[in-house]
Amino acid sequence: MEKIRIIAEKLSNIPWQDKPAGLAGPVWRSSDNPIIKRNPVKGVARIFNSAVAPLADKFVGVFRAETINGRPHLHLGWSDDGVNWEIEEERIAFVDENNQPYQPRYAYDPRLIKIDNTFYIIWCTDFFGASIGLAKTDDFKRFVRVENPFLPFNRNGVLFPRKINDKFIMLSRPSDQGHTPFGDIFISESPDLSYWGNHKQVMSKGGQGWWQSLKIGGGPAPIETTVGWLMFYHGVTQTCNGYVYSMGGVILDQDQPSRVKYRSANYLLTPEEWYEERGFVGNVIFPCATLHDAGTGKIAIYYGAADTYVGIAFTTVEEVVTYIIETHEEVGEDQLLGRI
Ligand code: BMA
Repeated sequence: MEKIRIIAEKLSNIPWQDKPAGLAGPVWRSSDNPIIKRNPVKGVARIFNSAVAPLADKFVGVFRAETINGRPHLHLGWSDDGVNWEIEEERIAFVDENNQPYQPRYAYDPRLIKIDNTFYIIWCTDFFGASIGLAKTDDFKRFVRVENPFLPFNRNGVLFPRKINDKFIMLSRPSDQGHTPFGDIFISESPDLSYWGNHKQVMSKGGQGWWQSLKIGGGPAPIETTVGWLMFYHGVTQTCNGYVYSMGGVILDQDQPSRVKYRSANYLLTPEEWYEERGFVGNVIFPCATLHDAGTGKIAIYYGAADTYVGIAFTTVEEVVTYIIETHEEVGEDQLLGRI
């Protein structure tokens, strides 16, 4: 088979550690984990489920900061190496398109995605219950919120890093008010980020793997590769002691991303380390971002651990895509173009 490549920019500065000898599985953890620990900045008890992006040879991040009154808000952070982060003490001050303050009452699970020359932040916001919030910035100084893309309830909004057929593409997980098992991944498109349509179902929970039997949700922005869109996502199982969140991997069709090409039957990462098993909510791995280098195929995955910490895991496009292809299973109607 031809060498599998990432189709994106080259990134000379990327956090990296080689795979430890003898390790099974295609993804390995950073020995620096957790890279963000408890009480990271005044007024913030925990940071997890957060997103980062390269910015002029350094890095910027949008962090889910659980403040000391228990509410989550979004804070910016800065890093030279992607591992050590300076988190801002003040939350991001959003405005609306008329420059009026437009602060979310709460904000969690952000993704940060660059499309052309604009960065988009997409998160779970309050809109008569959990729904998707969307804002854009060109300079990380002014953050302009656009209208909430969807009706309540919805979570895990993820934009693709480029338009497909001239349309913005968004994954989401329509939901209800609670932490319910109601959870497949859907896809929608928009010419202008304002009007969304052509909704299709992408993936169902379930499959042979019980690790994703309860619900699934999008993760980092999909990575374009020569085989299709590589998407990491979270899958949840229910035990007698609560939920367990693991990370899975799937390849979506390059031109018609509602169609699943390959979906690994196995998880890629499941809670095993103390910082994943123990915390505010134990047994959670929740990926929200990647840094990836088209030059070397290196991928650094940023994930929230136990609703308390941030961790990094590594893989290469060759290794993880090959693994997903080799372990793929057909689940329901995933391979179709999306159901009506
Ligand atoms: C989900 C979201 C995530 C969280 C997870 C586990 O419903 O709220 O932010 O990490 O639950 O608590």
